[in-house]
Amino acid sequence: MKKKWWKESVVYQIYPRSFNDTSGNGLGDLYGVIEKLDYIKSLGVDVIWLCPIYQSPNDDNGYDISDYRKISDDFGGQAAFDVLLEQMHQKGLKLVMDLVANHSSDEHLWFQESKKSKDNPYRDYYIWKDGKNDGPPNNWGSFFSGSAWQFDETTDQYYLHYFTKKQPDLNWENPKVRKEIFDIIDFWFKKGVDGFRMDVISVISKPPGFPDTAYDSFQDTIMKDYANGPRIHEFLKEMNREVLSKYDIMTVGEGPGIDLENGPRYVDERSEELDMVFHFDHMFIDCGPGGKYDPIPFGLNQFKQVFTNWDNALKSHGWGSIFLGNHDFSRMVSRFGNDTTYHSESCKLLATLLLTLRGTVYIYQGDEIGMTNVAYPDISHHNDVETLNAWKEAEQKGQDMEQFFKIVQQQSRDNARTPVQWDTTKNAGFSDGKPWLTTNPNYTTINVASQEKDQNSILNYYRDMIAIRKANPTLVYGDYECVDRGHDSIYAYRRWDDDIEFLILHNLSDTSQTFEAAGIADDFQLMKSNLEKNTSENFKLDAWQTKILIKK
Ligand code: ISL
Repeated sequence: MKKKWWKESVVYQIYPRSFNDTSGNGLGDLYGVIEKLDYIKSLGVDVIWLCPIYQSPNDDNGYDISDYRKISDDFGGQAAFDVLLEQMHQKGLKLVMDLVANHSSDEHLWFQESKKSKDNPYRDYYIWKDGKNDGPPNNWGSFFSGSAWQFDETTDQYYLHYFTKKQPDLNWENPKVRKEIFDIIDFWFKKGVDGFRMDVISVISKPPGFPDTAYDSFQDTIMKDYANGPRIHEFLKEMNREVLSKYDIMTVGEGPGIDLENGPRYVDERSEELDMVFHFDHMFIDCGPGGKYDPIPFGLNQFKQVFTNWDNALKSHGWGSIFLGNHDFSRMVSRFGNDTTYHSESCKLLATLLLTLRGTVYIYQGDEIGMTNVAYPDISHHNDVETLNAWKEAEQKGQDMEQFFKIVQQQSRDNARTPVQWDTTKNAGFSDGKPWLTTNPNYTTINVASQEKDQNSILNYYRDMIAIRKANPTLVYGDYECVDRGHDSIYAYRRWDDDIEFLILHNLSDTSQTFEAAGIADDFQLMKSNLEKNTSENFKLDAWQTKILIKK
């Protein structure tokens, strides 16, 4: 296995609006990130991934970019960015930016020109079609409810938008568009940026002819119609050749519709496209046929299978990304752990899981202190466009809104976007002004300041676990095998190389469990556990206990 700095890295993801506000306007900013660089460094991470910070009308909180070369004034502009990058590099931290190239904002100059006339030089930067039978060109739906087509009176045509109508899809078939994007990437690499996370890169190549989708389930439409289009690998190879290959950087492509069958191809080192992808196989286990607003119970065995299958699929020629949460999903402890009775234990267990699997580890801001879902009292507190559009659609369909709100509380992306909880002062120390999104009231008990003082805090456990990973390359590159034989509550795996062998046991349940170690002799000793008191028996686990055992 080829060694690379980005394989050994632990990445810390920042959603800048919610991280730290130094101007008092209620929005996080880059000076806020600068102020916390020593804190971030103290975690032991190597890389910061910043969600979009470019100029944007913020219809989707920055995922709608109106100028790809301009840092938003909301975040402190270019001056703040330059200070940030310089200080990060001085401290030995690398910076990964977000590249949103499937779509731009409708306020981008390209789109403003494009919509003026059918013969405008920018017309083909976007996807324009005539309507059909007094309606849109086909029956495609948007990720954020409603049709994926918007009618524009000026030229009597529709444009495609997979996301909001203020996020028109770029036409990657047009070589000029590809050149523009490659130039933008190059622009940021020349400034010293160390990599890109590429937003919805899996859907940039559209199906020829734009046929109607034959599927009722939107997830099927994504898989079969939107994702992994016929030219996707050609486009990525071109991007690699034209720009990525010229720099020592890392790339991670994000993608709905990336699965075990098609995913490995994106990251196969022999074909020179991307370094890593984010797939969502483990993040959609609890989604029913109706998607995220149709939740079903989460199955641990399915979850384990996802990690096992992906490890297996990538071990020869690729590399994985390990994450359990980001700005698009509810909080990791509220989904996969127990955010009440076993809050601390389950947060520490999930930290151990993240940091002992093979793949580059991504930690989302606030997870290092165990931030939880927020459970706002009503919809007026919500901000996320996906949530609000789904709410409107449910109302229009006459759904039981009390019931729907319960699902919103569980599933809304706002759960992950509440301000980071720094201390017990007003607004959790996030801002002196009114935060753009209501702070989670549990900041009085869950916050950085109190965890700094507590040796056994979740925060200090993260620091320990990151240090353990750094000190043990076996946990980065070593082989992986799941050994729990389908246990309902235990996830157990071995990680090993020629020198060292670890056995890692997690009990993801509220009751004690015993690891049935058929074929595995207990010649291990305990190296790390999330509980202060440990039984003398290695294979016995208390509720939400995790153990890293090392072969004697
Ligand atoms: O958020 C999701 C589920 O709740 C996903 O379906 C998500 O829309 C998808 O993974 C794409 O996400 C990315 O692109 C979106 C943006 O809203 C997300 O924040 C971003 O991560 C459009 O740019």
